[in-house]
Amino acid sequence: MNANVNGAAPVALALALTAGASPAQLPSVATVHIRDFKFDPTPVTVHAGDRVTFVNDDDEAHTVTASDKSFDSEGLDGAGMWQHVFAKAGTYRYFCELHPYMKAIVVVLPATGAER
Ligand SMILES: [Cu+2]
Repeated sequence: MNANVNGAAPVALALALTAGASPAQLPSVATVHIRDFKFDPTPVTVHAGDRVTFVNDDDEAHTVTASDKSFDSEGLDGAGMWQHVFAKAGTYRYFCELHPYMKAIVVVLPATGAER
């Protein structure tokens, strides 16, 4: 019957949200705010495989763009949100393409499984 659909409903809802203008926020280990033309905090240290959320608190548009172009949020409007999974360990320098003096760093350590 159609009555017992509770198990499937959350998945359908999540997919619908992902397709919308305001993407669903997935769990992340760190959030970087873009505020007053600065990335805060920086540097941020995470582990390989971790997802980082970037939130634009300014009214001005900004981007989160890797210096080596390995990732790029493209334009983030005010209140815009973008997430990126850092799959590999390394030091990632990034900046805002619209305001290139806005620079910050994400340090990605090897996956936690290696430490514990
Ligand atoms: Cu900017």
